[in-house]
Amino acid sequence: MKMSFRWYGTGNDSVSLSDIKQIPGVEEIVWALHYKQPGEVWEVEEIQKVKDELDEYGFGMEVVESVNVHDDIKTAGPKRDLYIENYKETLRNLAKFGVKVVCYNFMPVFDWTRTDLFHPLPDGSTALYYEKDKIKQDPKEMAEYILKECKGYTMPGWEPERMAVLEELFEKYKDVDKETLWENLKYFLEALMPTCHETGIKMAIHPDDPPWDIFGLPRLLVDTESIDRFVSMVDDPYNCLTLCSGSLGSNPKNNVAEIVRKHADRIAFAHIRNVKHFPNGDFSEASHRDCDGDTGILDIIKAYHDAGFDGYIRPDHGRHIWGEKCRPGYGLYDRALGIMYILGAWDLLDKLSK
Ligand SMILES: [Mn+2]
Repeated sequence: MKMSFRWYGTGNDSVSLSDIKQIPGVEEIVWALHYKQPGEVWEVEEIQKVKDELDEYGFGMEVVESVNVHDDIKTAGPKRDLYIENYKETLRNLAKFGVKVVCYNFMPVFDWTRTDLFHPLPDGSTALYYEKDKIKQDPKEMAEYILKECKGYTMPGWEPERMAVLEELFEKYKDVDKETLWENLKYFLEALMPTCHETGIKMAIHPDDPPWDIFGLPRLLVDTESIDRFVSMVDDPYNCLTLCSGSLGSNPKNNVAEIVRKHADRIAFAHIRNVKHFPNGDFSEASHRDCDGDTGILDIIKAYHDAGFDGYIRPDHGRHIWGEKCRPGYGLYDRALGIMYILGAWDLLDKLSK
C-alpha cells in the first residue's frame, strides 16, 4: 500500500507540501491541473511544473485525481471522439512522468452533492453533511441554495460558470437514461484500453456520490451489483475502481469491506472515509475512527490488508477542526489524523501477520 494525500496545488490549497511532508508515511501526492477544462489536453510543460514542485519534497506523482470527462463523452455528443482522442493524448503525456492511475467519474451534470459544507458537530468541529429534505426538486433552486450557503467555496461540478448554463446541460442529458449512460461509459473505456495498455495507466472510476439518482439524473456506480456490472462490462486489468468508502457508505445497505474483498484486484486507488447515518436518511461525514461512523473502517482496512493491496490509499475527506480555514473536506489536520489511524491499523496488522 502506498499512502497518498490530495493536494490542489500552489495558490489553490491552504495546505502546503511542507505541511504534508511532516505527516508520517505519505509517499504520493494526488494531484491535478485544476484549471483545465474537461476535454482539454494536459501538456507536457504543464505537467513538468508540478513534477518540479513535488520533486523538491521527494513526493511521487503517480495518481491523478481527476482528469474530468467531457459531457460530450457522457452523452455521446457530436465531439465525443475528438475528446476521447484528447484524453488519450493526456494519458500519453502523463505516462512520461510515471503516472500509474487516473481517477475520473461519470456522474451526469453534477459531481458530488452535499447540503451543508460546514455542518456543526457536537464536538465543536464542522463537517460535510447531507440533509435529505434540503435537496430541492428544482436543480436551479438547489444551485442557488448551494452558492449562497457555501461561504464562497464551491463543490466540484457546482461552479457558478457551470450553473449559468444549467438548462443547457440538462438539455444535453434529456435523452440519456441509465442504460444509455452505461453504453456511453463502455464506449469510452473500450476506446481507452489500448492506450492504457500502451502507457501502463489504470483508469479508476470514482463511484457516484451520493449513491442514488438525484434531480432525475441517472447514477451508475452505486452498489455491489453496479460495481460487478462495471468490472465485467470491460473486463480488463486496466479498467479499475477508485473505491470510495464514503461515497458507497452513504447508503447503509452497502457493505464496503465486502466489495473490497470481492474486487481487490481491480481497485487501483482507495479513498477511506467514514460516514454516520441518521434514521431519516440524512448523513454526516465523520472522523476516521471506526466507532465514529457506520462505514466499517477497520473491516475495510483489514480487507485491503488481507488482500495484500499494493495500490494507493488516501484519507478522503476530513472534518474541519482546531479552527482551520480550508477547502470543505480538505483540511490538513483531520486528514492527517485519518492517515495516522489508517497506518496504525495497517502497521498492527503487518506485525500480527508476521
Ligand atoms: Mn472519494
